[in-house]
Amino acid sequence: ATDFGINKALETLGINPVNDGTSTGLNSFSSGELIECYSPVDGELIAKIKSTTKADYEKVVETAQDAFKTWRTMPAPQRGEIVRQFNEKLREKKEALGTLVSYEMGKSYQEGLGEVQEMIDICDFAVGLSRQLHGLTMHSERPGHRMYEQYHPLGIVGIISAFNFPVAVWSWNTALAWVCGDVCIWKPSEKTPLCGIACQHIAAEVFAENNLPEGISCLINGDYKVGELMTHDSRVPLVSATGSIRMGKIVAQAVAARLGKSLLELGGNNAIIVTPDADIKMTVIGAVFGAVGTAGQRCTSTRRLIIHESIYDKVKDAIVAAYKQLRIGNPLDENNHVGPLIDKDAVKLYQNALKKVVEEGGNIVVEGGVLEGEGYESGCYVKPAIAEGEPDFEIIQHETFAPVLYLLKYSGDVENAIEIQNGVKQGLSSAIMTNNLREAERFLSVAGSDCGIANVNIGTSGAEIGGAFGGEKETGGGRESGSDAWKVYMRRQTNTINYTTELPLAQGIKFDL
Ligand code: UN1
Repeated sequence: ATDFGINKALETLGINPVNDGTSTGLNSFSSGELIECYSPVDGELIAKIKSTTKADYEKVVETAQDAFKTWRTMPAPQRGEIVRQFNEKLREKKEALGTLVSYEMGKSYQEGLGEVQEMIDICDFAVGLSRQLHGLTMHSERPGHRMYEQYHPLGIVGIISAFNFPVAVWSWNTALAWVCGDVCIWKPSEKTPLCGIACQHIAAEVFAENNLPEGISCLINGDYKVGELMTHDSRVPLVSATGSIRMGKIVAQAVAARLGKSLLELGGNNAIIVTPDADIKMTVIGAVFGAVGTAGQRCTSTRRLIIHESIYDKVKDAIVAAYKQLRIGNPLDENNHVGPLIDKDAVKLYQNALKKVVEEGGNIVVEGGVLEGEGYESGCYVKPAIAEGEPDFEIIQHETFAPVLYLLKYSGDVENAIEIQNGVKQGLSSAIMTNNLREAERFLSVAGSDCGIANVNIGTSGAEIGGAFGGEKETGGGRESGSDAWKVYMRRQTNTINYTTELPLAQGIKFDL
């Protein structure tokens, strides 16, 4: 077990446990119904917090708008300095926050720490970026004219995040948005609101120490109705939403109806292609971590293995043997590999998927099931399962947010595997295991993977923050995190300056008065 008990973590993060609905930073505006926060780890009530009403939301937006006036005039590198200070505190509180993530969400403590590490990494990235928010300069066709483009902040960025990465996804958005000069309003998942409050406290502390308004970072709490306040609000020019495809379609339509911008990071149906030339040992590690890490609740989780028939049995046996080693239990106990699912609804979806794959003619390779008895009282612990099926089974075409891995067989050329891999509506992450250069390059080529992420000899999950993160098709097309993802948080302005005493028109147009 970690030496960082949950009580010590809550105390370090300034969260008052049960019966105190006030420990919520900016959310002190919140006056709505109490949300009860239960841990999937032991089923205990951790705290109750107040949700945000429409009237509360109005106050939050006003606070954010006011804060924006201050924040946008601060030079970007100075904003970077604030992000640097925020990052210092994250480093200090890494164990506490990792513990809370693990306890409130259910992922292993190692993965909780990993998530906080992603926050630290994106903050480092954002600090450097704060000196590089550069546009291009162009040559004007007119003499004595200069053209360039510059990037200005948008204003309020609304962030809707999911339970599975309750802190990191917020930080990918917020660290970039902050250096870009935006202010943020965050609606964390109603399944993990305490992680939101913990982050808000850390941010608020930094703003207070620098005499800056806390409204640079705002928190609202509640279910989808609270999110809708933002999606319909034209004072929120950008809404960044992470979650299900169903949710993303609703968000995208609401935001588009007012011609706002949305950044969507939705579901995946990620596959690893295992070719005859694959290194089996590497394949097993990548596939098993990808399928059972975070109990299969990452948007990058490995859902499908597309294995060449010539090595199918060998790979299957190796993976089944690895599944036998898995220890399921309290995620704060570092001996365990797999923690609980987020709640009992998720357990039902998991059970339904296993039922469905059999109904469609599939074959269970590793039996699933819900665990009962000591240590499993929350009813959210399930056994990672493996099933064989056909690529076009309805259940295999869908993302089930649980540790269910499907084995699919291909024959012939790698093209056949790529066709299966691309033959789903989602397009987030993909991977190929091969030592064959031709196969690897075909997978990465224009006729290869159609996903936003395509890896060679690495699994589908565990992307680094330096790259742009997101996917195509029903995954929503958004890109967060590294590379030039920052551009979506800014508005571009093209400037043409005339330093002569003449006014020549572009395109050679004559207009004499
Ligand atoms: C998510 O599941 O929403 O690539 C994010 C990964 C992590 C991020 C996942 N770095 O698995």
